[in-house]
Amino acid sequence: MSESSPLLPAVSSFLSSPQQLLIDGERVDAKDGQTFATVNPATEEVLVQVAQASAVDADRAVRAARDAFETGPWSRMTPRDRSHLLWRIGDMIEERAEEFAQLESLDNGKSLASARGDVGVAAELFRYFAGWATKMEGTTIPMSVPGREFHAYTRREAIGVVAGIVPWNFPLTMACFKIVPSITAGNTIVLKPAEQTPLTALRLGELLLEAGVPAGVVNVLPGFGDAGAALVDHPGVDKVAFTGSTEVGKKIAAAASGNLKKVSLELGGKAPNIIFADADLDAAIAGAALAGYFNEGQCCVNGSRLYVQREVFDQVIEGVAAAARAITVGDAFDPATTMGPLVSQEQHEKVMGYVRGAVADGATLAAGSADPAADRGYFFSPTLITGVTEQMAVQTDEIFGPVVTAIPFDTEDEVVAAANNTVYGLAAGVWSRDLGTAHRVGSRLRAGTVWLNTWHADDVTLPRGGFKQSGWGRELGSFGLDDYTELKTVIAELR
Ligand code: TXE
Repeated sequence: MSESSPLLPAVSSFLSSPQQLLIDGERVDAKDGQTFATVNPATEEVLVQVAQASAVDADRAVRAARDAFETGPWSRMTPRDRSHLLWRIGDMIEERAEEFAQLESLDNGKSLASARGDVGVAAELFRYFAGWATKMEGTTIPMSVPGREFHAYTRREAIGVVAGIVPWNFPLTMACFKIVPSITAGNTIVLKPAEQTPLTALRLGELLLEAGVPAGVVNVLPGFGDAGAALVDHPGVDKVAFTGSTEVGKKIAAAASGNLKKVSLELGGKAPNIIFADADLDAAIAGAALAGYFNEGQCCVNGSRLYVQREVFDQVIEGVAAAARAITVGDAFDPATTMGPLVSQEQHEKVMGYVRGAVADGATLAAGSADPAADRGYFFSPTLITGVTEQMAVQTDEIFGPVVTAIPFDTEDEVVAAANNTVYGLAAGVWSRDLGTAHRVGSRLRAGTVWLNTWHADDVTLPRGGFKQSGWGRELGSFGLDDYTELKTVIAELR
């Protein structure tokens, strides 16, 4: 094993004291004093105890956010000042990049290299939206009323208090996905990080205060699903922005109907990755491995269903299996590691259960294993499964682990039908040297993001979200900002 990166003093000091809720600019204990342990998935050891928010704390945080929205300086700040502040926060995150990366790796398990990439995205999100703060423009619209004159225009205004509820697979970037467009548009927010990975959101909350974001504008509420549900039920919340499972997304959509909150949902996926025989096979094989195994496969847009044209099926399977075997599974802090552990024991058991089920149903493991990859820690080898049918659970369900299933196909119509035969519609991909095939098949796939001859290529400028049961709304880009605003129409009669 190569030598591990040493822990930064700032990280050790962060972990040496219990972590509290962040409400109205103050670090506070949960009202009932409850805490929970956050665990290092590589060692199964407790990292630190974290205050566990209840519905009472959710109410405190929503009131603080409401007060900051109604009476605080935030909504009256000029767009230019807000823009400068957002840019400065991007710089501050970058200056503390290694601290954030180490905390993220410890809490989530992902390799340090991967966590550094996530921190870069977080910094870039602040800079990208800093530009939008001064460009929330409306339009003037002609009106036709005979004999009378009008001036009509639209304004983009903040919605109010946002509840951001996020998962554990990209803890810092997911927190930023909700916080940054919220505050760019002048909203205030209560963020509930996932119970598995609360640390970087708490550190980010502190940094925002250091940067000068006023108290109450961003509140961080670590806790479990009950704290999330309390936010969704709260009449003082105007919008819920959720990323997580389709199952919880449906509960949120139903619960939010109480006061008809705005809701945006980024939910599960089961992305088809289609390789035609005329593709650049070296690129397609490397792309299929990246699509399946990036972020330990714990990624809503990962290419978990591989469809390969029959004449190149064996060659592609051999290539992807070799790429899977070349991945080094290990501790995040070991520089040789290219895949860390899964996030939790629950996720580890879920992933193993799917692979064992497929083997019991007669499928074959072309790479990987149905057993844990180590005695300690939630490690799991990247796995490639052949001999599956469209009906097997491993083929229909979102597994959220490093597991790819592969099925051969003959014709374009057949593969498009198979690819679209899912309740999900988050992402899809096509590999072909024929531009007509690539674009035509891409347009037939029912998914919010389609990659042609690439996978996981992304930017904060691009909207993302799901067709079908993969969600409501789009995040990032200008479309993403619209989702955090109300559109007001103003009509003036010129007398
Ligand atoms: O997600 P949950 P989990 C999928 C993936 C994974 C499965 C379960 O398949 O294996 O979901 O993961 C909060 N009201 N995805 O259990 O439960 C919860 O505390 C309000 C796909 O982690 O959806 C956490 O903060 N909030 C996904 C967040 O919701 C509630 C990423 C997500 O938790 C709540 C993660 C409730 N009733 C998992 N119940 C993606 N699309 O990227 C829970 N929460």
